[in-house]
Amino acid sequence: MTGDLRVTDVEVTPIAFPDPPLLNAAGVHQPWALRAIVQVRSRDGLVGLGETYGDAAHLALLDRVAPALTGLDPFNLSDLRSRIAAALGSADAADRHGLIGASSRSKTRQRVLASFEVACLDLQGQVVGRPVCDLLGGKVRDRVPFSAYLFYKWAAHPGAEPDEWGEALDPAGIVAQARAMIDQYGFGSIKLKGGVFHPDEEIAAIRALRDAFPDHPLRLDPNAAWTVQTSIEVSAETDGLLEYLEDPTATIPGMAEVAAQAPMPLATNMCVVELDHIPEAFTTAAIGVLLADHHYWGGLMQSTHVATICETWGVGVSMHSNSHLGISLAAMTHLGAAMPALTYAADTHTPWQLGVDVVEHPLAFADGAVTVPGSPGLGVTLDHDALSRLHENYLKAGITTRDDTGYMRSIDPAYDRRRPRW
Ligand code: GKR
Ligand code: MG
Repeated sequence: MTGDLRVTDVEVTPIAFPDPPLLNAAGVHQPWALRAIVQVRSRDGLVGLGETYGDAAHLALLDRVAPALTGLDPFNLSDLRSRIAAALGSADAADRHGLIGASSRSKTRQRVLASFEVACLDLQGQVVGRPVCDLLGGKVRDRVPFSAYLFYKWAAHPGAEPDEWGEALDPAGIVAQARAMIDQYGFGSIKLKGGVFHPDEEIAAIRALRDAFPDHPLRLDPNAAWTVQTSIEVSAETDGLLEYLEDPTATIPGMAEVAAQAPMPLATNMCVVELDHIPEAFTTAAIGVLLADHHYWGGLMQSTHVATICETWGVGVSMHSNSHLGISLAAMTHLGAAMPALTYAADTHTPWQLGVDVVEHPLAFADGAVTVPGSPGLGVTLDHDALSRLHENYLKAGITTRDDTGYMRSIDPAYDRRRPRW
């Protein structure tokens, strides 16, 4: 044990790293993905790490909160929550890309809280010499399974060299992408990001994946690009092919209508994104699987509570991911280790980050899973040179807010962001 743990300062560093042209229902990923790295320093020289969104509006809130954390005892997460509430007042920050559901003031608070909670847990773990999963109740598994996360994509951003994953715009391209990703990472489940092409084409891709990978559970996620009627039809056509269908349509009532007829469970990271959504969604049986994401569910601790609520209601738990680096991967791994209710392999964007990272020795995938680190805290160490490089990227990227639709329109001015589209 160490002496004075109180927080002396908090540093928030926005970063940008290359992102391939991944297509989704909102448009296409920009050449740079944004994140922010949080360092919470304690008086006795320890540093706790966090990783969160890097959009300008979120950064402004982090900067507002950071000075208010001086003097915080990192073991007192209730005080962390109060300090954040006081510093934020009525401030809000909407998520503009809209792929993780509606924004609200309470969701904004949970996102800000999570940014610092992970860093406090990292500090706590270092102080007591235990991995973060032990602070979350202890691990129930040694290895956390992740899923291959396939995207339709172009070979390259306009004017740039092709990336290592190549083009995938049809079933053959998707199968080739799956094969390359599974060869490299050993994933045992496959998720396809849909909502890009007509549902018939995406169903064809799912059939092609089933033929190529007969034993891999499959998922399809069109980010609410479909009407209720289209969702019901697609669910019937994919009967027996999908372990779950993720966010086929928007809103809890819409999902409930689809769920009443769909042969497979519906999953979401869009219509149930804060505690207030749970009563309606669970009592109307709108979803069968919740994709937890500590980045907007108030952090790791609260995510374990949400998983317990899911378990109580017989709702399965999976895990959502946006573009992320190794601090988030470590946090997700500790969370996945400590959630008995995790019934599905978690999402991860790691393969899309092309080996770039902000930690010295990123946690590695073997046979589609990450072994839970046993070292104190999160078990990852910041690579300060990489942080400087990635911060330089941020300064030169010219992007301060994720905008898949705006970027798509800069390439195809006729692009129409409609939801539902089909
Ligand atoms: O990165 O394009 C993307 C994804 O669509 C992401 O933003 C979503 O939030 O992965 C997410 C999802 O499962 O909906
Ligand atoms: Mg999703």
